[in-house]
Amino acid sequence: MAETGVNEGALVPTTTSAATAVPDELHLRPMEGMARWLGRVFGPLAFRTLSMVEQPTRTMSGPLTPIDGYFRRDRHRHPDVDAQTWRLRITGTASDAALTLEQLRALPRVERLCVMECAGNGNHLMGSAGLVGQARWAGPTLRSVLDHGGGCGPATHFAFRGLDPIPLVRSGYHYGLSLEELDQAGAIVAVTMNGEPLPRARGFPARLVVPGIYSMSHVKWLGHIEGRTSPHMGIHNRWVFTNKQRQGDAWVRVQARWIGLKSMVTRCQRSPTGWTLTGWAWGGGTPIAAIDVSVDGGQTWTRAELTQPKDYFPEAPLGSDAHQHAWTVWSWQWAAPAPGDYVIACRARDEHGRAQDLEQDPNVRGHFNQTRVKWRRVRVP
Ligand SMILES: Nc1nc2c(c(=O)[nH]1)N[C@H]1C(S)=C(S)[C@@H](COP(=O)(O)O)O[C@H]1N2
Ligand SMILES: [Mo]
Repeated sequence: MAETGVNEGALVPTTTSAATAVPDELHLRPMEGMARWLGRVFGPLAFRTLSMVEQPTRTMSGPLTPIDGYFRRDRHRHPDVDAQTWRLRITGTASDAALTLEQLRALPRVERLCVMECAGNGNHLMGSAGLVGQARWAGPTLRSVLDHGGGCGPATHFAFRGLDPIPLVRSGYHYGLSLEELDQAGAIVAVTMNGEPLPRARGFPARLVVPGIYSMSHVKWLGHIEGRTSPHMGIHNRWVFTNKQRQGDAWVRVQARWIGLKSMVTRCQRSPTGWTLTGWAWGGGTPIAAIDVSVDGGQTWTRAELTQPKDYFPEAPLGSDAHQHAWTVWSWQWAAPAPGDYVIACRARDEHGRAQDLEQDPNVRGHFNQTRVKWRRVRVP
């Protein structure tokens, strides 16, 4: 896969200063999917018609994604919720309840720094990979909200319903998870994002945050928590966010769920000695132990430097239960490569010795949970 060659597209040095001719940052071109054909201008426009807005590159290097620049994936119409009349209804639990925003805000809050990733992020259709962000969310635990209705009672599963009207369907967006999954994830009902009240586009006044599980479950404009004694099998669970998986001779439908071990190169910025590659690694539920980087299409790999979530905020470290599903930031120095085209990628390894897949699992078909190593092409001037 490695390629070098004449750099026809390079900027011609100007007479005033050769240094200004070298860009400060190189574009990481996807090598598959729509993004490859549509390019940097039409790709984002096409995504927008589907109500997908990816994170801009300038926000993609550190531990936190700012509110302005956080990716978005939903329907075009965002409900305008009146904080005074809004209620969070709880049904199907020990007893029905309806919390006001004031009551919800008065409950003890916990914090979660976690990756939020669309299950279709970086898939083979889109090719691009900006439907992912990481923020500090705070709010009461789902358990403490449920306790307001006297505890779970008979409920073993929950459907979470948003207040955004979906055209043709009368109900809002909805997604279901089991109590076991919600407990394992440490789900919260978030009322703040990066220390601010939830912005409207993020689900004001409250959204479910389920660390470690793909973000179709992070229901915005939360209006109703419905306890059930069997799994909620609405259209998003049953159909929309599913893959086919081979089991013996049969292909069975499986729901997108826990984010698998993955990583990505997010930026390639100029440094005094060449270029600095940065990126993130996350998923798999186990801390990231190492990142290997290749700039020659996979012929050679070398280790990157890591910054772990526990070290992000040295003045006020997060509790370990607050960053279990956060991404690890990595960086790698690329010493003065010769001009040309390069095929680059990173590969994550976790503390259990597992490595991110290089190839697509032949026993899985579909657009979700695409975790394999994704190559990017970069042109060095
Ligand atoms: N109410 C509601 N919640 C929703 C959605 C939606 O359309 N409506 N989209 C889901 C999907 S598919 C994703 S990827 C995330 C995106 O969250 P964001 O727009 O805050 O980035 O929200 C989830 N929660
Ligand atoms: Mo999504």
